[in-house]
Amino acid sequence: MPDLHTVLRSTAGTTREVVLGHDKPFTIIGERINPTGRKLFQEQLRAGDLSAIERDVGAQVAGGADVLDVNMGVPLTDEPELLAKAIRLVQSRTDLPICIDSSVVEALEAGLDAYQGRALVNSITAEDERMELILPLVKRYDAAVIALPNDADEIPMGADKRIELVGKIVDVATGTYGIALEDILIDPLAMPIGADTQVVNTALETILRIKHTWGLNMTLGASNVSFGMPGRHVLGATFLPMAMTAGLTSAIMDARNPQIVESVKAADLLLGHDDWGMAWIAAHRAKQAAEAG
Ligand code: THG
Repeated sequence: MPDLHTVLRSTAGTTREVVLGHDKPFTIIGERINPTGRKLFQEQLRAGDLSAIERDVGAQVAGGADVLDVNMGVPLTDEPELLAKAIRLVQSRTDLPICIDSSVVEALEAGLDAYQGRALVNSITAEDERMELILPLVKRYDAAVIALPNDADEIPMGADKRIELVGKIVDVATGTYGIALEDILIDPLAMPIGADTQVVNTALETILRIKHTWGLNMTLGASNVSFGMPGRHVLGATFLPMAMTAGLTSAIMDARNPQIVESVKAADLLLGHDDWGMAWIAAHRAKQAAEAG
């Protein structure tokens, strides 16, 4: 099976390209520009104060993010307008490509319109209506898309049902909307381990089967796994290399945390995605130099 390469691009300043693939280093998507559960950030955004976004960009770029997820889901705001504004602000601060994260179709469209480059749209589900509304936008703006294998009922708890829904998504996206396989990223669905200690096994089985059946690229919300548990960072730092070994090619994650980011970089080396260990050695020399200076 040839490796599918998902190309994301930012063209606001200097052109920057990120390529996802099973033969490539893992792609770190910074999760932080998201007001969910952050009361103060929500209040600031409602008041038109976007300064926290600038801090979040800086910290995630410094931490090693390759792509930035931008979600502006704040109740009682004009989400399309706010998301477009946030995307313009992020692109004025960094040349990292953006993952446009919203459940509101109008916000996704406003975000795509504001974005300069080749974006990642987050997300569709296997529901006919979501695909009908969002996939034409993905095609028109020449973007890539994240698809969640759940339907109207609820999140499927078994891998068989998830694989069936991935099949449906792939058929509709490629057959009806002419979207290339390399532009479909599947989210195999990462759930909190604190609720049920089998959920990671299910996610890992789903990842393996997606890799072997279609060779698609994948991403997931890595912080979901440790939600509500103590020792969140070590759980994240352990989960990601396991998922990478199964075939996960990117994650929406806490790019500010050195423990989690270093464990991803170590797994890149150990899985043969860091030729000669050059990135690993360079990162450790830079760290030593920073500690000395
Ligand atoms: N799949 C896809 N997209 C996603 C998710 C996913 N987007 C949103 C989310 N899940 C991933 N993004 C975040 C962003 C921030 C946080 C977690 C996930 C976060 N959470 C704190 C926590 O978990 O305790 C709560 C807020 C806080 O206290 O700061 O920060 O699964 N495709």
